[in-house]
Amino acid sequence: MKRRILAAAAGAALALASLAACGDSGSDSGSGSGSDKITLGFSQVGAESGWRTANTKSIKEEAAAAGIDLKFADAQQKQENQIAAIRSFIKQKVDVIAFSPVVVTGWDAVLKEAKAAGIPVVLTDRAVDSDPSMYVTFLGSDFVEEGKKAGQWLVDEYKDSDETVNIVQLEGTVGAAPAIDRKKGFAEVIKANPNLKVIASQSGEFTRAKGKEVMQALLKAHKDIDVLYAHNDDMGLGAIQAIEEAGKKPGEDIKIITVDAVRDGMQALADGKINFIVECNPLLGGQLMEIVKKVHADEPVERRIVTEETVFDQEAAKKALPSRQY
Ligand code: GYE
Repeated sequence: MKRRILAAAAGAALALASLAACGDSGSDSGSGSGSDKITLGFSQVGAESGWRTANTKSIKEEAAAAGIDLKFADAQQKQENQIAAIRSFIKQKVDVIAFSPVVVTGWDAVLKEAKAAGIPVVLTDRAVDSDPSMYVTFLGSDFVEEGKKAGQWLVDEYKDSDETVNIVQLEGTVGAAPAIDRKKGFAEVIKANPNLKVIASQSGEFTRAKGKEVMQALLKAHKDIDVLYAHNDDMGLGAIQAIEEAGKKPGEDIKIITVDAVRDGMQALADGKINFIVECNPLLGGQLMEIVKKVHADEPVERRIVTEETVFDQEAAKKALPSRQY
């Protein structure tokens, strides 16, 4: 398809002379080559969280706005479904493939197949451990940095205390980049205070239901939990239910830090049930479509595009809530 773009550019004069043959009548954006609609195959992780719902909506809306023909597949958090979807995109000869890899490992074979078929691949949201030459770019957050921000809040919160602080951690999906990196960044920073102790750490699979279930078990096993660090809002929100059902006050008896800053998380933060949220921006659709257009036009793109993000405490959440988009 790249060839088609070049041909379209080279033959611009010809195209003017024979509008009827290749006129791109549907588009009035004047965005360039006047080539056919770009076809993008996108394999999404699933629908596990509020973050994911917002991410999917952003991708669908921005594809429509950019006039890109989107083939969207939901993998229900299963790598084999993603691999099957990517293979089917290759078969359909889409112009560009993008995906948010559920886990980090195990992508070499299918990435090679895409490369052999001459279809460029763009990673969004989550990273893989394959050779970077197998994909064009990776658009998404710096998850280690997010973990560090979570840890830094805790270090500051307990800087004047010399008591032991018992922390439990709800990790994201096992083997997923945000689970690995949010744990890593957090651990690195809390080392600064030896009183900060992670006494239990388990996966809650990034879902509310699992977050609640695991927290119920943790509350039974440990009577003295001071802090919960959850790798996303949804698991934190599930855990809040478990904490309340156990007769404790979330945000007071147990301090809570989460990541994402989706609306429900921000509401719980404003209500005092969460203490601190590290933002992870799901609105990647616009940037993704820009990248897809450039890649298709054979223009250079940066190899790594990091999303800009902030953090929220309870006061900041109250201010941000009315205009929160997701
Ligand atoms: O934080 C979580 C989701 O990969 C950044 O996946 C994403 C994470 C997000 O399920 O809520």
